[in-house]
Amino acid sequence: MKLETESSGHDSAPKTMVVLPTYNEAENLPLMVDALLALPTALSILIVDDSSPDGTGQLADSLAQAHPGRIFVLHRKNKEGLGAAYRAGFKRALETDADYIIQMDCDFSHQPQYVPAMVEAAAQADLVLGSRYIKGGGVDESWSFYRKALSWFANRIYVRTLLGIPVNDATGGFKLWRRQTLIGLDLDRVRSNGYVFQVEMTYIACRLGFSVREVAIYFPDRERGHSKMDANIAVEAALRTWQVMFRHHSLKPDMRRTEAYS
Ligand SMILES: Nc1nc2c(ncn2[C@@H]2O[C@H](COP(=O)(O)OP(=O)(O)O)[C@@H](O)[C@H]2O)c(=O)[nH]1
Ligand SMILES: [Mg+2]
Repeated sequence: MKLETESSGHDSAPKTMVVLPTYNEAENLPLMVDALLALPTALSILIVDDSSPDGTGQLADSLAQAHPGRIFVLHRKNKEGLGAAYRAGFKRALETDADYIIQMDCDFSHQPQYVPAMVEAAAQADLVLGSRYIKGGGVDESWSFYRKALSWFANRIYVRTLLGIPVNDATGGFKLWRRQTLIGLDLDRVRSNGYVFQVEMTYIACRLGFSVREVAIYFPDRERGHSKMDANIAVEAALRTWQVMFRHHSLKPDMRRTEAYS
């Protein structure tokens, strides 16, 4: 199905689509949609819901009805994790005429207010990352020293050094992909779920020679709803980063995918 998004004003302005995965986000979703639509950046939203038992999917349908041409919904039968939801959502977003595709959580840890700066940065980069660990960025003040130190080490030292990528927030999930980057990296190469999904996507993009810029973000904890990430995944993520490295370290810029997804 070809989705026609509303024009974003000037013909030359890049068209931006936010892909928003949801699982039990009934409290957050209407607030998130309002906040995104109120931004000075014209954008459309694709909600990817995995049959949330709390009715988020039906809520998404009524939001889509209220905002035709700006809000779309992809319903999936089973909860298969964040990576699977994003892979499906990105492919659907690429069926539209979107130039920029943004990924973000629906829990306000990724704050809509940073979207305009990310869109601006995309003029000079193939991939833009919302980054907690560059000057001006940060994480929730309530985090313990230990938790802050662990997250800082994981991103600034461990993943960065192991994979050899010039990125300060490798596990973050607030990103803007240029259309050609998302096609070029070949979503069918991406296998992970959870935090490592974020690492894998960024690593593939770097190996293929796509340029990255980071925009500083403050990352507050979610206020409503619950995290769906499994507990105790930090160690697993750390080990799986090796798997990602072995899987993709031989990628070269001439191995970018060229054709659209079928
Ligand atoms: N469609 C879909 N969305 C998911 C799934 N797991 C998490 N999400 C959504 O992905 C985002 C991040 O998940 P969250 O639980 O906040 O993870 P955390 O930020 O690491 O604690 C939120 O918008 C969730 O609703 C899933 O299996 N399917
Ligand atoms: Mg979250």
